[in-house]
Amino acid sequence: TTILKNVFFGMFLGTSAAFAQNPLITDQFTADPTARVFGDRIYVYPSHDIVPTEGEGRAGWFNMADYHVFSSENLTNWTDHGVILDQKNVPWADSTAYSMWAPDAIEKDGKYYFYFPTRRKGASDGESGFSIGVAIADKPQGPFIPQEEPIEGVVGIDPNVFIDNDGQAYLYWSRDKIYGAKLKNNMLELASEPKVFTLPQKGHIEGPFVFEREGIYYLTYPHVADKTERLEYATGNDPLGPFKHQGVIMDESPTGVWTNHHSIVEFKDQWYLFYHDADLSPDFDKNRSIKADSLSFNENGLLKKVEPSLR
Ligand code: FUB
Repeated sequence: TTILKNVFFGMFLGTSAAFAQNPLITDQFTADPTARVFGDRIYVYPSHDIVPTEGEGRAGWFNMADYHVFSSENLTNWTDHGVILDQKNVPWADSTAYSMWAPDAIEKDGKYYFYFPTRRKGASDGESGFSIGVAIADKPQGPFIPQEEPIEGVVGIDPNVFIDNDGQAYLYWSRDKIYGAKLKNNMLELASEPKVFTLPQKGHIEGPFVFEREGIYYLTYPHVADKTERLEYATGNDPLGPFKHQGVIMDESPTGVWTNHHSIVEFKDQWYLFYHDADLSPDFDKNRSIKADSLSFNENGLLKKVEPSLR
């Protein structure tokens, strides 16, 4: 795998390149990994898939009651910091929905902001029943205190927050399409009208993840081009676009898992793609497992395709 290659190169160069043992977490199901570097550790905020039981969740569907956060200094040894937020503690959420879907977390001025989508009390089925909440902590591992209300003016799933070099924060989310808007300095309210990104393709898209490298803004996202999701990206000169579609980061999984959901982060001078598959549950694709592989760029800033490593 590319990560193993790094280890061997690292040995020759006398450096300590880190590598990941995939899947990253093996004692529970995890999905939708957002990886963030805080200090000298990498923190991963995933969804937490569980197996539905009588009266808890819906058979055959996604079931998530809470979130854990995991951290590591080497991508191999992971610390589970335990539950950082439970559906029953979110004032505005339907606490019986088991819909704590793909989250994100970010630091601003010494506070940690955790963004999560879940079903509102009394809401109908479907993505229009989801809002996005924020919970705040003094440390990356929590404890996170949820706000009383979700973010006004946002309906949908898969929140992602990007803070530009000038300190301006942006919120992205999805509801069949990808939306983005500026955030106020308090990180809790929109500061501009949501913009819809028209990416030149047909088929379902979700899970936006935006980052910047050498002046290029990357809007990356899962897209169902055929049967299941593959990871694609577009680039632009501004966090709110316009974005030009550039290609595929990771092909559809050969395992047939319907979703993929990812984040991209630089840690100790190496870029990584975090994503998920269903290595620990090959027969049920709603019990997923997070993974990571190294990622690199061409000289023109375009991304090289990542081959998923096997276990
Ligand atoms: O994990 C539930 C949903 O599946 C996420 O919100 C989507 O991105 C997909 O991974």
